[in-house]
Amino acid sequence: MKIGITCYPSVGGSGIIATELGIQMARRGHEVHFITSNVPFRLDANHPNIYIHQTDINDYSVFHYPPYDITLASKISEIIVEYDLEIIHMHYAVPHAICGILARQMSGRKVGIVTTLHGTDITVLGHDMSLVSAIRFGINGSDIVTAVSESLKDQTQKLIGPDKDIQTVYNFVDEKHFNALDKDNIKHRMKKRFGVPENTRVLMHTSNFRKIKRIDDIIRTFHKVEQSIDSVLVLVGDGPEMNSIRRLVKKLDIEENVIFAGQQTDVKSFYLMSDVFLLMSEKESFGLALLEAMNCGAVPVGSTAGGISEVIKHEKTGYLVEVGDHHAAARYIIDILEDETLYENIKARMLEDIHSRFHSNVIVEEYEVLYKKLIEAQ
Ligand code: GMT
Repeated sequence: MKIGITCYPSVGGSGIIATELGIQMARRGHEVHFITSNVPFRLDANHPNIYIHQTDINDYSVFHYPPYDITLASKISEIIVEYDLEIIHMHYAVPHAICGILARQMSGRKVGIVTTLHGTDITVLGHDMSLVSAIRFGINGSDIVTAVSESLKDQTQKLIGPDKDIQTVYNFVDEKHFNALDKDNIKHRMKKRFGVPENTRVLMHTSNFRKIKRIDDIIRTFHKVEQSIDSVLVLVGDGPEMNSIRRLVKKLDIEENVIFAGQQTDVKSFYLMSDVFLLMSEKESFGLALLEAMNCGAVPVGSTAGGISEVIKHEKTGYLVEVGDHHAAARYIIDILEDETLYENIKARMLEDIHSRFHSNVIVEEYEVLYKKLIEAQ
């Protein structure tokens, strides 16, 4: 198949999934064209089936805003014609599904459009009445629409009310990269690098530090844990909430035990260093970082928001708490860190469950079947 992929190329789960899916499709023998405003940040694969087409968004002074969507649609239409694309896979309803619809019209070709909804396009933008019609248009005008969790699918139906059926296709983990094979060695090296004693337990979180991630709950959870367990909290990433998080850490007087690691390219080593991974968001369609951390052997504690409760099976493969309930989160963490047998049992079940439900082969295959069906129906 000849497949075009458009996503936001910067750091973020939707870009990671789009990129990894493209790489896996190329490995399966398909021709994959990334059509993006920049080279996707995880695209370091040098594969003969992968082509990268970058759009140059010119900032003409006559325009009030740079015309990202129109320029992108125009570029996609050129690539559809030049390479005879059969499928374009757009990640995000707004603006990318709409760019795809425009591109198809501009090209005059019968290319199929698959759109994947990732979360913020629905759970945040879906509340903005000025965008609802545009999101609905992007969904209804696509041939196949997928959502990364059942929860996101339900919310899209409630908030947007599209005519189109939406299929859930879960995210997957790149297990060649994110795995626990060398956990002990890397853990040892990372602890040494950050001056963390061998027996000290490590809690971790990574995100873009937006308000919806509720990192203050993570700090409050850790504050309770560190009173009974010798532990540190490692925060990887950066974003708008950084200053207020630093203030809270100072106020609670836990500065010595909180490591602000900033943005990191090698997040894997941080997952491997960790015993527990926390994701306590108030909105989260899936939580890709959870999967990555879990496959690196860190037991997850998450909120019940959105798709998190589809990824973590409470008390079987990790723990779930109501949004904001840092008391319960701390209790669960103390319980598992004090009981090595319980911890190891949860970890074993967690690795098995991820392998069966979120393995890249399983999910990439689901997309491949959708693409083939669509091409046959054209
Ligand atoms: O979490 C973010 O803020 C980034 C965002 C993105 O656009 O990459 O992530 C969304 O898509 C990911 C991949 O499908 C999901 O794993 C994240 O849960 C989702 N974020 C939200 O729903 C807030």
